[in-house]
Amino acid sequence: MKKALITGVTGQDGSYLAELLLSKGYKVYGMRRRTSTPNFENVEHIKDQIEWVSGDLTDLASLIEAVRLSDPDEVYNLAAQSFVAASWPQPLATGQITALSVTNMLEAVRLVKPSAKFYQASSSEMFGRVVETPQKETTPFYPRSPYGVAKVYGHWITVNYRESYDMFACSGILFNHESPRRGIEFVTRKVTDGVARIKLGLATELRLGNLDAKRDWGFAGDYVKAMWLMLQQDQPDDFVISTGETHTVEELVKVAFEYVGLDWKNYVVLDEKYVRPAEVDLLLGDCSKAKQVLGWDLEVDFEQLVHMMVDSDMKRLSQYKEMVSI
Ligand code: NAP
Ligand code: F7E
Repeated sequence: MKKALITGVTGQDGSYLAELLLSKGYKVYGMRRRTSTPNFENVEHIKDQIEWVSGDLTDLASLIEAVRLSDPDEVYNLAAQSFVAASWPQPLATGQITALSVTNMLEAVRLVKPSAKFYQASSSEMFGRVVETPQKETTPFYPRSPYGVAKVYGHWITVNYRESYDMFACSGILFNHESPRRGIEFVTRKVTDGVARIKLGLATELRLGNLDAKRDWGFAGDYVKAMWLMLQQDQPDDFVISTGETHTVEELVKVAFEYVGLDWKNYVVLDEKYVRPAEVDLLLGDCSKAKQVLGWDLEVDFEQLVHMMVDSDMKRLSQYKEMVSI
């Protein structure tokens, strides 16, 4: 039985990856940090199948202990301060968690189980103010937020450990991926939750920032398969994972509102509060290397993704509405 250690298992990607690995017969160790109110929402349905280890990315001793306890064949480093907008008001915490802590995790693996295969969650935010389109593995980075800068550090330190210590360390440069488990403040989920609230009479408007930004949005369930495939190769390498399609935030809004029979123009209010100090205007990934080398492909397209998320929020909020009206 293969053993995997996942950091960030309570997050969106961690929950889908844990499901995937459990379905493949892995023993899954999930690392979680102590919080005053435990949050198992994304993993409630598989909570009892996960071996829980406690650890915080900023605490090397706890990571060494997590690797020692789990003795993993594969380590997936998904934990991070992942919300770009929060990285301006919290640049130092973002740097500690999203940048430097990647070295903590790599050190823990190097010291305790150097033969373990290592996956680092890199991001298309590293391309930032893009210098070429579409973006691929060789496109130079130009990050536009403290988060993007932190991810560039995490990316290069992973490459450096591969080259310095001959570790099997891979970096997946993943473009935006979403799901019904996406955090509520990210734009896709904010929109699908907002649409459901308006449709059900629980809200009258949806306040958003820049509607012109373009993103390459895929489904998280498809993207975790690529993470796993990267660690099944003979050689470690870095891969772009994307859909190869880009859409504006306005298109996302339109698709979501139209799905429930509403015209978005009657409900969306532009609010400066959500406009960022520096924006990433356009992301569009070229994942031909992943398709060719990993044999990876998508199953869910943009419209299906938005509809899936609206359906899920409609169901959740209808149940809530029923409950409060009893
Ligand atoms: P997410 O839902 O925000 O999950 C982040 C996870 O990290 C949570 O489980 C969180 O735990 C944990 N975490 C945060 N700080 C920690 C710390 N100090 N110690 C231990 N755990 C900590 O993120 P996601 O969307 O699943 O993304 C997974 C990874 O991929 C992240 O590294 C993200 O930056 C990267 N990424 C995401 C995308 C995307 O579009 N989703 C694209 C490219 C890269 P709590 O539950 O305790 O908060
Ligand atoms: O913003 C615009 C916003 O917060 C997308 C993370 O997973 O993907 C994610 O980062 C776009 C931006 O994601 C609102 O300005 C407009 O242009 O959903 P987001 P993100 O910043 O692209 C990358 C790949 C990661 O690695 C990150 O971890 O939408 N936008 N109005 C808005 N965004 C938000 N959140 N809220 C708004 O009201």
